[in-house]
Amino acid sequence: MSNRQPAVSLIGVPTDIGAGARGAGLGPEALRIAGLAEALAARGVDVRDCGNLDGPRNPWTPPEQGYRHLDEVVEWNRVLMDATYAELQDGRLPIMLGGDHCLGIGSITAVARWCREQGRDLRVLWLDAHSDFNTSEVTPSGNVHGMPVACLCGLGPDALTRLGGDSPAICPQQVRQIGIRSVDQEEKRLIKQHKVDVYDMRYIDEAGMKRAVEAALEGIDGNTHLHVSFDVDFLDPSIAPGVGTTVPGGVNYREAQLVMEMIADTGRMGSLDIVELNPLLDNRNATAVLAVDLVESLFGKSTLMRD
Ligand code: HAR
Ligand code: MN
Ligand code: MN
Ligand code: MN
Repeated sequence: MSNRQPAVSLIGVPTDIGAGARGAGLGPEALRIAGLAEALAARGVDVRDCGNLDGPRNPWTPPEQGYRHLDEVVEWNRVLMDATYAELQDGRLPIMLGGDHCLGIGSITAVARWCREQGRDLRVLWLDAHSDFNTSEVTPSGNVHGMPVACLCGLGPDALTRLGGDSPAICPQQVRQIGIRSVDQEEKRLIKQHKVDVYDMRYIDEAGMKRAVEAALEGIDGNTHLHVSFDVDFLDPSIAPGVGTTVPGGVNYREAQLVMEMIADTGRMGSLDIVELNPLLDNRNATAVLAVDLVESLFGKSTLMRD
C-alpha cells in the first residue's frame, strides 16, 4: 500500500431523472451500504464523503420535443458539474455515485474544463452496454441517459452541450467505449459518422478483453487524465442484475476485473463515475457489492503484488 494513492471525494447524486426505470436515485446509498468508503480507506486512500447533492424531483412525464425531463436533467447536471469541479480544484479525485448516466454530462464537463485549464490531455473510458450517443431526433425513448456522449461531443440541446460554457466539452476522438452490445439503429449511424472508437462485445469475443483495453489505453502518457465512466450495465446481468436496462452477453467477472486492474496499472485515473445501479432491481445489494469490489481493483487491489 503506497501513499501515492490520490485523495478521493465521493459525490452522491440521488436521481433517476434521465432513466427509463425508477430506482437509480437510490444508488448512492446502496454503494455506501456496500462499504465503498471503508474499502477505499482500507487501501490507504484518503476518502471524503461529500454526501448527496440536492436537485429537482422526478416528475415522470413523457418526452417533450424528444427529451424527458430536460429542465430537471440540466439542473442536476449543473449542480454536479460545480461539485465535481470544486473537488478537482481541491486536488482530489471525484467519484460520482449515480444516479443514472445522464449525469456523465455534468461530471465530464467539469473534468474537461479542469483539464483544459491545467493543460492536461483528457481520455474518457466509457464502460457500458450502450453507446449513449442518441439525440432528440433519433432517441427511441427520450431518456437522456441514452444521450450523454452525444451531448458531451456537442450534439444535443444548448442547455446540455454548453453546460460548461464551451461546446463541445470533448471530441469523439477522446472517447473509448468498451463492452457495447446495444446500439439503436440511427445511433449506429451517428457513432460511425463521428468515428467514436468502440470495442464492442464482438471485439472482446474475438480479440479478448486484454487487447480491447490495450487498444483503448493506447497513447496515454504522463500528461493524461483518465476519466472512467462505469455504467454498471457493462457487466453481464447474471452477475449484475441491479440495473434498469439489462442486456445479455455482457462482461464477465474476470473480464471486468482485468479492465479495472489494467486501468489501475496506468496510474492515470483522475475521476470516476459509477452509474445506473438500481437497488430496487438488485438481489440483496449484490450488484453494489460487486461494484465496490471492482472499484477496489481500480485502486490497485489485485490478486498478487505486482511491483
Ligand atoms: N439506447 C436506449 C435509449 O436511448 C437505451 C439507453 C439505455 N442507457 C443506459 N445507459 N442505460 O447506458 O433509450
Ligand atoms: Mn450508460
Ligand atoms: Mn448502459
Ligand atoms: Mn500527450
